[in-house]
Amino acid sequence: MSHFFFSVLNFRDKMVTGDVKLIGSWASVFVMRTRIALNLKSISYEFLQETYGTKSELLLKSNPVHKKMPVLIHADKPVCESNIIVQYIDEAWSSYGPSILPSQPYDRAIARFWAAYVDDKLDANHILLDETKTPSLFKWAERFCNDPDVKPLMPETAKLAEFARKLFPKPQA
Ligand SMILES: N[C@@H](CCC(=O)N[C@@H](CS)C(=O)NCC(=O)O)C(=O)O
Repeated sequence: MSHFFFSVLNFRDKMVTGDVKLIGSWASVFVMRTRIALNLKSISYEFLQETYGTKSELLLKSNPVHKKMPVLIHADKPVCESNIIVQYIDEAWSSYGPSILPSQPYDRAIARFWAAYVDDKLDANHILLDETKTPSLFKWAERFCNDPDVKPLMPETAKLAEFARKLFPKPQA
C-alpha cells in the first residue's frame, strides 16, 4: 500500500491531538456546531457531558461570564462561544483536514454573515429556516446535514423531541 493511502487512513482515523476537551450536551445545537467542527478536522476529544438544569464546577470555572456550554478546553485553556470555538478550531489545526472558513476575506465575511443570521434564528434550541425566504441557505443546510462528518452528530428527531418534552413539560390544565 502506498504512503499516500496510509496517510489518508491515518487522517480518517481520529488524530491524536493531545489535550482537547469539550463541555456540552448532545442535545444543544451550539454544542453540535463545535462537535461538527472537531469532526471535520478529525480531532479526538473528551466529551464532558453537562446536564441541563445544573452546571458543573468546570463549566462555571471555564465560562464565568456567560456560564453556558459549549466550552472547548485545549491544553487547559478554555475557549467560549460556539462560533468563536469553530474559528479557533479552524486556526489552531489549520494544517489538518479541510478549512472550515473560506480563504478569501470577502467569502469569510459572507460565511460569518450567515452564521450570525442562523444564530439570530435559533429559538429555544430549534433552528427555523424558511425555505421560501432563504432558499439557498435551506438547500445548503440540507447538503450540510448529509455530509458524512455531520450526519452522525445529528440527533434523531424523536430523541430530541422526547428530550425537549422532559426539559420543558407542558403545564397541566
Ligand atoms: N451564544 C452561545 C449560546 C450558548 C447557549 O445558549 N448554550 C445553552 C445550551 S443550548 C446553555 O448553556 N444554556 C444553559 C443556560 O442558559 O443556563 C454560543 O454560541 O455558544
